[in-house]
Amino acid sequence: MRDFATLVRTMKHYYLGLDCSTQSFTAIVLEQDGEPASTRILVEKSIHFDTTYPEFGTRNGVLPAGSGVAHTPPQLWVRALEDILDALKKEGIPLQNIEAIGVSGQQHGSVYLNASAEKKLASLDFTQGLAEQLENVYSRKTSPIWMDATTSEECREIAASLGGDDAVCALTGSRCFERFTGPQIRRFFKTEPKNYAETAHICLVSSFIPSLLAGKIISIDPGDGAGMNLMNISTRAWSLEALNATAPDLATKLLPVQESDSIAAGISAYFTARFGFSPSCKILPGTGDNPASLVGLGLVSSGVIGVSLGTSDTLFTYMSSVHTDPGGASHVFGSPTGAYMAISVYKNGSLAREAVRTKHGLTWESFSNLLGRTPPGNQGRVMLPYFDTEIIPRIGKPGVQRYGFSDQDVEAEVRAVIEAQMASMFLHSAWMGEKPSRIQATGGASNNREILQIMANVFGVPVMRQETSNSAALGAAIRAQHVVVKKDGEVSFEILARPHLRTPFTLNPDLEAHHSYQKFVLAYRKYEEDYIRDLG
Ligand code: ADP
Ligand code: XUL
Repeated sequence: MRDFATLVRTMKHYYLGLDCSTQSFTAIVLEQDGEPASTRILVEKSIHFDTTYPEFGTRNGVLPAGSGVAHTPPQLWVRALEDILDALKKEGIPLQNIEAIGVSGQQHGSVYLNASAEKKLASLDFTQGLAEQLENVYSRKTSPIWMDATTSEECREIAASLGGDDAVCALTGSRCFERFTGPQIRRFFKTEPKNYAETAHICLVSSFIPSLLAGKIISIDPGDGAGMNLMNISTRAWSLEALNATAPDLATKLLPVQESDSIAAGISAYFTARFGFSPSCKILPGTGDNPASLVGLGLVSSGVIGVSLGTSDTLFTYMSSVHTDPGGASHVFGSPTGAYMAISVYKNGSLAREAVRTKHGLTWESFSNLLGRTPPGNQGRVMLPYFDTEIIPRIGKPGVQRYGFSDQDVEAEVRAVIEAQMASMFLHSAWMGEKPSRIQATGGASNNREILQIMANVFGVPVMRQETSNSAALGAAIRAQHVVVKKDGEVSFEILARPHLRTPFTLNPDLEAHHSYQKFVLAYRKYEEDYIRDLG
């Protein structure tokens, strides 16, 4: 007769990963058949915000506004959560067997809840929709998100009070950045003091969704907490000094930071009654989409770089201990595995590529075909792709620069935007350490092989794409799996990520192209430096 442990190992187990990103909400359900390494993606589903919820009026997931303002109504995310669970239920996914739920969220975005929220979350009526019951729990109707660039003054004030840029970086892992939640909270306190005073809890997107699922406020983890300029990066706990430099009584509006690889709560009665989850289903603290992608891509030791080509472009790598960017442009975040990650973030990612595509009336296919018509280095034609303000390098005003071509030259423009993005990532990630052995690409634009080939040629290393381009949702699901299976003995994140690293393709660098890109990136750096100097 088989013993109980063997029996458990041969059963099927299910885990849910959710990613609330800038433009869409994605769910991935993992099915484990026997041993933890025998896992597959059972279902993968996304809801696109603009097209599904036109009544919210978002464009690319953000409310239209001028002058660097980027907000999203949190009720949009609530609607997407209930609709995606409904869709899974209707499809016959065994929600009653989901053992744990992990969440990933676009980083830095914050949700402001009033004193009624906690009671409301705990007493939801399962016969009614979620969003309709939460109309009145907010002390701020819209959430500033990572694309908001309105807090330069608050960044300066916080940095001055903490002893300058380098001191903030050493304390929190990053200098003060406009999109980071601390400066955003300070601006809210300064511009809407009454609403700030009425705020009982501040959540990140990644802690808001688990709070809905748990029916109570859930803590922030060190992966996303590091994106606030409020957490001591070494101790992975709130820094009182940083809280005090940001806004009064801030400590009372935040729960203590909770490590990601843990259980935060059980699922609330609302979700068991309405969607059929088991009362034993566990909710983990959420994490940021980039830390979640780190896990989804299996980057749990050094030597490999992840590049996410989503709404933002990000480049990241695992770090065993804190080592901050001497130039101050990049960040150190907590990794959900308990270690750290280094990351460079670009605002002009997919939306810049889309701006070129749309302007010239191209499909992604014709965009890719055009890339094949120009040589590496674009015959010296260079673009600085500041369609929006930029994070790396810090550019406060949009303004695309073209050198050696006009904005009507479609062939030059298509190659120039991609080469600019890749050259900038290459140059600004040099501080992270030696050349990686490979790059793992993810995000919407990683479906585009021609773009990835330029990445391989610029970096001079192979670029791999795994089966899903939703590595953040996958990472969230793997985190849920890890929290459950580690009870039966240590199982590494690496083992859990491995089944999903099967790749539809690997693109090797063309050595001749790589050679010409070595000169190109130096030329690009000069254009960038000159432009920044001229801006003053
Ligand atoms: P996020 O998670 O930030 O919401 P995604 O990772 O889902 O974003 O990526 C969405 C983006 O992917 C879209 O804005 C689109 O520009 C881009 N995209 C999708 N398919 C392609 C393609 N074949 N080539 C280039 N870009 C693409
Ligand atoms: C990370 C960042 C973006 C968002 C949205 O610092 O601002 O990557 O997480 O994806």
